[in-house]
Amino acid sequence: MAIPAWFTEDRFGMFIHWGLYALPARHEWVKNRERITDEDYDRYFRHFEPDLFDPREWARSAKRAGMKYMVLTTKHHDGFCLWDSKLTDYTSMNTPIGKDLVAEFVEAVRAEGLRAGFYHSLIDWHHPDFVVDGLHPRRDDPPEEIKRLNEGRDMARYRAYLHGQVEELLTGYGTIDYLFYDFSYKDDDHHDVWNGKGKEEWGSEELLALTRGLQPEIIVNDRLAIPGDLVTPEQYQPDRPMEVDGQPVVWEACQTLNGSWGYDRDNLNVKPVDLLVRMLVDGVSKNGNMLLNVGPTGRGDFDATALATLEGIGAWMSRHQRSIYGAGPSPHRAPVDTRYTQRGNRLYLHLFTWPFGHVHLPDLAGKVEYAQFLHDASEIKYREIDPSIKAQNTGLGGQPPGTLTLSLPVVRPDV
Ligand code: FHN
Repeated sequence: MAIPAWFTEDRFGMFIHWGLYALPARHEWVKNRERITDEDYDRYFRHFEPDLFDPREWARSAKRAGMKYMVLTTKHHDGFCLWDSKLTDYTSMNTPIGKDLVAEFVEAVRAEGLRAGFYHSLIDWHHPDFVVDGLHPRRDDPPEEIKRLNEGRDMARYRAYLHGQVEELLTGYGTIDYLFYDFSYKDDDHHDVWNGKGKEEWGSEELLALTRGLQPEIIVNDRLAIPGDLVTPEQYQPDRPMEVDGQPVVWEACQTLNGSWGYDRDNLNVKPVDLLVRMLVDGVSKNGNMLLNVGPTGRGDFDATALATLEGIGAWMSRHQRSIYGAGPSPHRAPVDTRYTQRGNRLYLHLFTWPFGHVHLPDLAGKVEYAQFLHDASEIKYREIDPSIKAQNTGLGGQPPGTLTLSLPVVRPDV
């Protein structure tokens, strides 16, 4: 299936990981990493009351940052459901907030003119039929205990639950643009080494058919252990345009602000705006999207660090979005420490390091009729050069034919 054009036009989306794990505020795998028992973890279920939840404000923040689509965790690995599922009581309806959070999210995202996507975990550590495996919070229990736990567990029943909940999500909330399943990374019969389950256990072929049958235009990712519509590198930037079997593929790198998908109150590894912008540019230069994650707090808002980061990205995007939206790789070879993104007959040169005075673009020699050096030191971290390959021939101070050397301020302005 050809991926709908909006995806490579929009280029930049917001991932949102939110759920009970926002209360301990130490990572979405906190139940697993800290071996929290079900009864201890249940405290978060009993006290989940995000009084500052305002999905319209989430969507406004995303829009101001230049993001065009949003993907919310409907259920993460802990099994907690953010919508009014009729297949379980383990939902936001039965917590103090008592709301269908997915419904409010979708309504708000659409109201801000953005596209709505869902993340949905195949893994479910809460469901009584989900077989304890190598990733389960109880994985370190003695083998006899794991055997006892798995007695009577029936993955066929879990599979029916999984498919039934996907049907709820794809029939109850209007048009959904993107479904990010999570996770089995490998398309094989040998079961993903991490969670010991593969396409058979998930019923992936049937689940994909169900997904497309209910939402014919939906984009589906590649984590059902069978091919999807795109490839989703996890927290890394590919070093070249991605291919599968020698054929170029659409891809989207999902990235965190600070190393944690769920809210991490310590925010130990916050990425600077400059780096995140360069990751976005780098991706587009290789025909990729970026899905940048925010983990709302246990009260439902974005913390100050996330807001400041989004504002910084938005400041850059407000001036350079035309080098991102609808742009992609250029056939021209970019000089070292730079990236080209190209949109139609406009080429954008992104300087990742500040050259000492000049940048030489031999690959463009004789091809550029007009180059415009856009800068506003007060607002952006680095520069965008916007040499239009086909435009009114105004030149750059009488460049001799056959070369293009951009003369830049010798020292990068204070950033
Ligand atoms: O285990 C999850 C993780 O918590 C997070 O949801 C990421 C997002 O791509 N996916 C899995 C790890 O790859």
